Amino acid sequence: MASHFDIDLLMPAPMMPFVMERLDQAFRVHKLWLAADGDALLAEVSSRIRAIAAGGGAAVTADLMRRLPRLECVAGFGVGYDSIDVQWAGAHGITVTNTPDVLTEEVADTALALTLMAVRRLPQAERYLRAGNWLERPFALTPTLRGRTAGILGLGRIGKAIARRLAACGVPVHYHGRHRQEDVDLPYHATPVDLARAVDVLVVVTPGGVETRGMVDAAVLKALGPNGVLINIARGTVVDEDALIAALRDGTILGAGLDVFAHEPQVPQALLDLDNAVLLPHVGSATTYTRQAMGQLVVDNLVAWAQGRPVLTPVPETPIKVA
Ligand code: 8YV
Repeated sequence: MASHFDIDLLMPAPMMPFVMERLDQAFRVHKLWLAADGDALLAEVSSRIRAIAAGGGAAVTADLMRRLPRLECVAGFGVGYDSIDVQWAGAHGITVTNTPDVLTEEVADTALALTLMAVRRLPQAERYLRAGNWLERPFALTPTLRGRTAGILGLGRIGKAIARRLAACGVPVHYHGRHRQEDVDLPYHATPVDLARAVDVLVVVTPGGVETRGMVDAAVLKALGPNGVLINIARGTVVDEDALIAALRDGTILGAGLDVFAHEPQVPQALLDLDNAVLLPHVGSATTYTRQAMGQLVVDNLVAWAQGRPVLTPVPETPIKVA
């Protein structure tokens, strides 16, 4: 492990124990959530903070960064960085890093599992067995993945890994993204509605944030149709949750598999009450193996920056700064 840097680092929310341990060895870490008065702690250390380690979905807002005049580097835990104001950071010369690649296959595994769970009603089948109902009669026949076509909304690294898995299951894959990708040999649709109309499994893999807020709305769900299944492993904000609840209730779509929600960890009672929704507590990347790789990447980014080397995984919106 790198020796101690003469650098003050702000940690707004708890991170994995080994990440905290390594950062504690390398930096002077100020743990905001432990302070009885967070504002007082910030006031005391704000002029010295040069880096932030942002875990647990901690919001790194323009307001927070404005208070830290020496801030140079924000290292986020997670591939998604919608909780970090990267536009503001970029405009002020602050480097932001995320944790791509190391979680791609894990999240794609979860997406495939959730797709099978939702289509084949596997959680419902398990609940049926545990309730002793099998003794009475077999579980009812379910819909199938056979004969389906899937649409990937947001064909980035994770979207492509999901597409490979679906292809292996014999499911044709279409996609929509901001641009057609010339090197991708899959049918492209210019809008989310067009994609939804062409498929009967729609997998949401877009980044969160303002650009994708409410992208899957009532019109997209209507286009997906009564045999359609919506899978969301991206961000809850991409889907209009009220429209989804209505569509699941009235049969506009067949079912949904959701790993993410608009106001986590709150899940609307209306969704909990629906039998045609499979719900997971944001576990897409949540294995020990993958979370360790993500945590190590946070540490490696911060140490690289502190040693004056380029960070490993900067987000495209911000410059590569060295200490
Ligand atoms: C984590 C995620 O749950 O990488 C992401 O964007 O959503 C997940 O891997 C999250 O980062 C934990 O805070």
